[in-house]
Amino acid sequence: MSNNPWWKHAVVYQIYPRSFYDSNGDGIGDLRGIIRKLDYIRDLGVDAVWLNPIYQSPLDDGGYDISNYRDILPEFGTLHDFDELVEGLHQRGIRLIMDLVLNHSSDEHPWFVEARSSPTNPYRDYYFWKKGRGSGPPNNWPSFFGGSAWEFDPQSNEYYLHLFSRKQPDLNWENPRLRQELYDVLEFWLKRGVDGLRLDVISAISKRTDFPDTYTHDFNETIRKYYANGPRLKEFITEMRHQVLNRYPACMTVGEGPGITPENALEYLDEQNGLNMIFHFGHMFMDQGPGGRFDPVAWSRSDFKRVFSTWNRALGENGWGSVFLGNHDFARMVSRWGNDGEFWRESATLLLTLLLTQRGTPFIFAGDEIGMTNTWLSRVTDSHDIETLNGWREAQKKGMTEQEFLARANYSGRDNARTPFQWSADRNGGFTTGNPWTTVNPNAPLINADRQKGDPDSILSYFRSLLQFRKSHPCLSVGTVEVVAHLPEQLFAYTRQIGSEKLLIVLNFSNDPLILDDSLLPGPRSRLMSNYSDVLPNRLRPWEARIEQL
Ligand code: TEU
Ligand code: CA
Repeated sequence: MSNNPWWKHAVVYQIYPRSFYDSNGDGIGDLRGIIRKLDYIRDLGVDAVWLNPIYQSPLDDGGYDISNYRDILPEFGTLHDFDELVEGLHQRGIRLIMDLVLNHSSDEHPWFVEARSSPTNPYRDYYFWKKGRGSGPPNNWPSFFGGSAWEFDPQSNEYYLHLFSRKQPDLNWENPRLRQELYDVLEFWLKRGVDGLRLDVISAISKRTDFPDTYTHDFNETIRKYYANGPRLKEFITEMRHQVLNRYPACMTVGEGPGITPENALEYLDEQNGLNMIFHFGHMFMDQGPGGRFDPVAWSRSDFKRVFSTWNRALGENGWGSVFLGNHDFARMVSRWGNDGEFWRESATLLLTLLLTQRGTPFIFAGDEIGMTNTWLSRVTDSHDIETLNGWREAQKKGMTEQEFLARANYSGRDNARTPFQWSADRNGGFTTGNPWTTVNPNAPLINADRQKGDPDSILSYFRSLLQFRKSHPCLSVGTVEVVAHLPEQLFAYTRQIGSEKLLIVLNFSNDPLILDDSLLPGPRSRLMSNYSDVLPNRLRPWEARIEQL
């Protein structure tokens, strides 16, 4: 494979299909809706699109519970629509990355229906079944979605493992027949023209088959120590490469999964035997306490800055990471890291500058290019997310009131990221002519693509010009990165260099203006781009981002 593969220079646009655009008025986003918006996607200047799962599924976890790996969920469309979408993307020079969930299937997948039917069924050990301990589950592992990671099956008097929902039984990668079935699934999509694969929860496919109790109540610690980075992980990834991926050398693979750390990241990556890149979550969990998502803790800008330098050091020259500030699993980036009130535009454009000037492949979540913000649930029952609904069930057991839980869910819950894309000021934000499957953010008349398309000062216009700028400055993708040390906490500055091209990025990560002590930054330098229309000497305004030539 060339040492300059397409994905090192690419910017990826993540689409949550259910919320992108509804073409047939049933209130649900679909593939034909994405086809209708291909020119919008092209005009962004992105190089690839990543689709969240579109396979047949009972939708217990937004499609991450697959019941048929080789067909499209009917409400999203058909395989014919899929082929037309691939064609439409490729015609525009845009690649397609699919999301494959290989750590678990749906409990409605025929494999599990068979497996559950009897302990002697040939599909039984496609999954993990174990006798209970005393009157309880085999061990004390908690599920990501509350409760035990084991579900009792009265028919066989055994438990089955599910790190996520009980409708997402974990697949048993110890079974070579199962592994081959999954490799065949990969080949099915690669043969259909898919250019890349996002491998969901790949960090957890190798289990500690002795299933020891976790010693800690810190959930992220339990993930790192017991769920992720199991003994045969590298072996399985290598086998996947040799069995199928190496026959499609242009296919990009990005591994996703909790428990990938700076210490173990390079283990996942290898030209021949590993993945091309990994998502790292360092910054995405730093405001989560021991209880996980609904146990928020304060985060600091120094922690945030440190995450980026830690990961750059960890990945170094050989490794390659993806960079993201938001996706379908986290709150909207401008609400979480920026200021979606007084400095909405400035902080959204600063975050986009950060995202698009880091080393690695940036993944931009659809909606962040127009500054879409968090939504607001006034009742937990308005949530469509199993993680939030189950989280509320667990919170009640601890005596939490609905208002207390809602404050946490509205801060960090996944519903924030899944509101329909805001296309225009029309009804339902122009997303659907029907009744949307989930509530459109009430600020859609103010925040929408139509309103921003023609406005040169909009977030959308800034994003588009930033993408063009990035394409004409290779140091921003494959160049080295050097963080400027000893700066005030609110100031984040780093250089990017390749050969004689050297840029300085300066970000005032704050609501407060800053008197800029020029001697702290490398120079001399000249302004190339900024999210403010002018530059004040020795002063940075709130959320001011600058890119300068050194
Ligand atoms: O998420 C796996 C993961 O990294 C979790 O920590 C994730 O943040 C999730 O919200 C639980 O907190 C992947 C998918 O991105 C997620 O949407 C799925 O729910 C999950 O796997 C199970 O397939
Ligand atoms: Ca539809």
